Amino acid sequence: MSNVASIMDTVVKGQLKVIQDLIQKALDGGVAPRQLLDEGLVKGMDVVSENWKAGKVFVPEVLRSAKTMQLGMDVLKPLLVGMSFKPKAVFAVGTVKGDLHDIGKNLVGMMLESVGYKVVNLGIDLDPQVFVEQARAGVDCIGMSALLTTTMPQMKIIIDSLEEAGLRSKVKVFVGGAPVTQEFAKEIGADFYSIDAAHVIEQMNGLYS
Ligand code: B1M
Repeated sequence: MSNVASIMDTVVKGQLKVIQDLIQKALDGGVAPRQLLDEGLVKGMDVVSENWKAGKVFVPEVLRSAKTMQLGMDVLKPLLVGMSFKPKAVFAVGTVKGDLHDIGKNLVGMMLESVGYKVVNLGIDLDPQVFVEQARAGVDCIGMSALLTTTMPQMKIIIDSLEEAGLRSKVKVFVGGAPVTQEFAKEIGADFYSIDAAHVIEQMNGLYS
């Protein structure tokens, strides 16, 4: 197997401990950082995403692969700086006020990052103004996560706050989390409801690829 193919395979298998050595060896052997990124790491995450959609792997495996990808990125990032490594879009994601659940939100962030988007991970238990500030700062998309029925109404408050600040039309708003539905998303005026992280990627690629 070539260096690049084995890097892809390592991401698919989520082999955290070997990814950085493999990348370093490939770099030492003269493979370009961009090729390692596009044909190794990103392709690996594409496979993981497809396997996940097909029900062949589950959340723990996806998280492991995403972490493997991030470790690989840690080696490549300094080498990619200045190489016109322009993200496809900027996505700010966070969990709404009163809600501490962050596993799904982090997964969404990691998956998006792994396919070329810049992700601003805002954290948990966020005041609506944190999202408004991101819109003001010029991000392309705002992603909100809620896992509790009691915190879902925060999403509407955030959308209203964006309206009040005159920023609603400047950003695409994504909502998700186990209790959130397409119907709810429509009701509160979100642009996109995503059932899972793979779905967010599909929707983002529809917008920005
Ligand atoms: Co909590 N909790 N929890 N919990 N917890 C749930 C959500 C619950 C369904 C469990 C249950 O009763 N069966 C229930 C909510 C009931 C409800 O309101 N409908 C519940 C409760 C009640 C609570 C507490 C109130 C419990 C208590 O203290 N009495 C409390 C609340 C704390 C708070 O937030 N204020 C609480 C606390 C916790 C822990 C801290 C212990 C822990 C969270 C740890 C952490 O996140 N760091 C926890 C956990 C782990 C869960 C369960 C077991 C698992 C959630 C999870 O991580 N799933 C959960 C039960 C369950 O869901 N089976 C439960 C895995 C994750 C990958 O999936 O987050 O759904 P998920 O994300 C998916 C999609 O939803 C989507 O993509 C992700 C990946 O595919 N998605 C998005 C998520 N965000 C998205 C955003 C997007 C797009 C897609 O766009 C931006």
